[in-house]
Amino acid sequence: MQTVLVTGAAGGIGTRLRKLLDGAYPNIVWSDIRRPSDLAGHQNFVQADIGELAAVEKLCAGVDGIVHLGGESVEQSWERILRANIVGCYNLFEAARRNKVQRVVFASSNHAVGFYPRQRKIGTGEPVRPDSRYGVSKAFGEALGALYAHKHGLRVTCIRIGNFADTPVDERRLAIWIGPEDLTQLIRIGLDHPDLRYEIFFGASNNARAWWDNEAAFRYGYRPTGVAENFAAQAMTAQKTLPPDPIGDWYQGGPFCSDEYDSGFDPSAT
Ligand code: 15L
Repeated sequence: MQTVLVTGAAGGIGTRLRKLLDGAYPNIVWSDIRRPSDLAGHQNFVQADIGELAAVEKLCAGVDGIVHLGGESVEQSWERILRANIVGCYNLFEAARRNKVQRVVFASSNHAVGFYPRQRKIGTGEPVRPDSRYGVSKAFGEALGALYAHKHGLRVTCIRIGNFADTPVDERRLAIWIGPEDLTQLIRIGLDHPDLRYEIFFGASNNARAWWDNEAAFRYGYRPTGVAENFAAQAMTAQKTLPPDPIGDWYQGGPFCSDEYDSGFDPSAT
């Protein structure tokens, strides 16, 4: 990898990556719809709207690998999800193909499978169960990645990011937390591993309470260093301050599941 493009450079993950990935590749192009306020002087930034195919095509010229963090990062109206996460994601993969980019690491989310109950342990081979329009857009991105990998030979890694933070902040996050260094490790596997063609990984640290089997990531050498249980006492204290959420507390996706929920089904039957 000579030149790596990172979209979503002004977001929460992008902001941390600008420090953690700095110097890892000879040339890193940072992009976002808005300029980050804390951009370092030596960092190469290109402002672009991923909703515009021509702009994304220009952005991908001369690029070897892409880390696609751009788009909406939580639930939003259909119009916003459509433009940033559906059209924007298509533009990204199509521009990558046209520019002969070798690899894409796609920031998927745990919300692609949020409607699995917490009592069920899942691997990345289970069918998607999105918990929101946002989750659907992440499942779409994973499917699009598979198309471009198998049809056009792009090497694609989808990381279903749990909760990216310095520490897990509540009970649910003890199961799905990923520390910044561990996410950086997964991204680098996606950019560098020679055997990779198309894979889905769970973006989780070493979490004893995990609902996920991350065997695929371990096969590629992922060795998480963050240990969620080290923060269990503070996370469980914080949990006590949260209001009860019978639907959200049953499912892996938490409040993304209970938001707008009007199903007549008994959640404990699923
Ligand atoms: C996500 O996908 C979001 O990007 C993040 O803001 C958190 O809400 C996280 O999921 C989570 O599930 O905690």
